[in-house]
Amino acid sequence: MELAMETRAKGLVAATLSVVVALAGCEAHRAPPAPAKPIATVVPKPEKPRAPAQPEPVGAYSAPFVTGDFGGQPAVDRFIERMVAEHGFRPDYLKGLLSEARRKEWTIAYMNREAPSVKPKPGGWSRYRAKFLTENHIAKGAAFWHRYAGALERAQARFGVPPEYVLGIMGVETIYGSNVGKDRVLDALATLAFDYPRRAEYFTDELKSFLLMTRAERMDPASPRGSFAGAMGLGQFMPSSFLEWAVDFDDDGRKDLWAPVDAIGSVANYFARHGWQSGGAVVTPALADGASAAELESGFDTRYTLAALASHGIHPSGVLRVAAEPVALLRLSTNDGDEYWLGYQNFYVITRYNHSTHYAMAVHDLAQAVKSRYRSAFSASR
Ligand SMILES: [Ca+2]
Repeated sequence: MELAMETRAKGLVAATLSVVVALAGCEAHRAPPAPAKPIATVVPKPEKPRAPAQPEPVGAYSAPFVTGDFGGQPAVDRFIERMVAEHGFRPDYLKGLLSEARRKEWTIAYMNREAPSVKPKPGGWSRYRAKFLTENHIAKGAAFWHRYAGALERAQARFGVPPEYVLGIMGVETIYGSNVGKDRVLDALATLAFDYPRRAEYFTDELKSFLLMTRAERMDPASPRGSFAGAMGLGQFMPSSFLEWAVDFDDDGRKDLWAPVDAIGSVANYFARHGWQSGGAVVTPALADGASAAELESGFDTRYTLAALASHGIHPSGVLRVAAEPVALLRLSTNDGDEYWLGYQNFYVITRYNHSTHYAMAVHDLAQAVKSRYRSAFSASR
């Protein structure tokens, strides 16, 4: 699951800070009254905007060159030069900070591990589902909902995403913050950026985003801990996702992925910005009669009209809530044979968090289980 986080859409780098600083500097750049225009003149080139001053990053790091696990690597030096030129960091600060970073040998070994055989075995969905539809996931989800009901309702009002789907993500990712990861994000990202060539570009960009995040949020970059791949907080956002989609939902002036209320707003915002349809269905079960159903390609990114599915003997088994749009055909291998489902737009939106049919289906099933438990356990408070 965390590995698949790498595939999350990368965000544009938010330029909020630059804008704020630029606005603050307007007074000093107020133009003098324009002189009378001469008849012929050379139009001066507009002054190149100066790079805005940045706040000092947190931590008393300083070194003349990088030492330690990442010393003497040209890629590290190039990264530092880029952060200095493009983002206004002090070179001695970055050299001192990266001298503190530690290579995670286990992570490299794990990433280089031979991929297991991809031949799907029967019952794959049943095994995957069992990992997340546990009593622990369901009971803690209902309790979390009870505790943060106000924020979850606010998120639904603002972003159109129901509480159970925010909880489905947080439950699958971290059991609502119980398991947010133990690796220093600095170590995880430096290791994968500089010692894992296959994904160097991606993780170098994430390391950049992480340094921008910690500078903007006044955090010491050596402090935050997350997954072995650098995913952070209750919703396991990568740093680029933080820059693009995190929100300050408890209004304390900081965006903090480890603060439950900010994490709630950030996950809901992520869904909303990826096209979540408020009030829309996620999946509906289907029945398949005849052998030709098995010939159709399935998965979250397939698209079929109901007529095309019907010609292969596949029919919605319940009342369709959305009839007019093409749907994804989902085939899940259970211990009792294949199950068929039809996925709507909102199912696809869940896969924007993690590009996997099993992942999105687990989020959906956990969402429904938590909702049902919440209603039965806390109905007195409703
Ligand atoms: Ca906040």
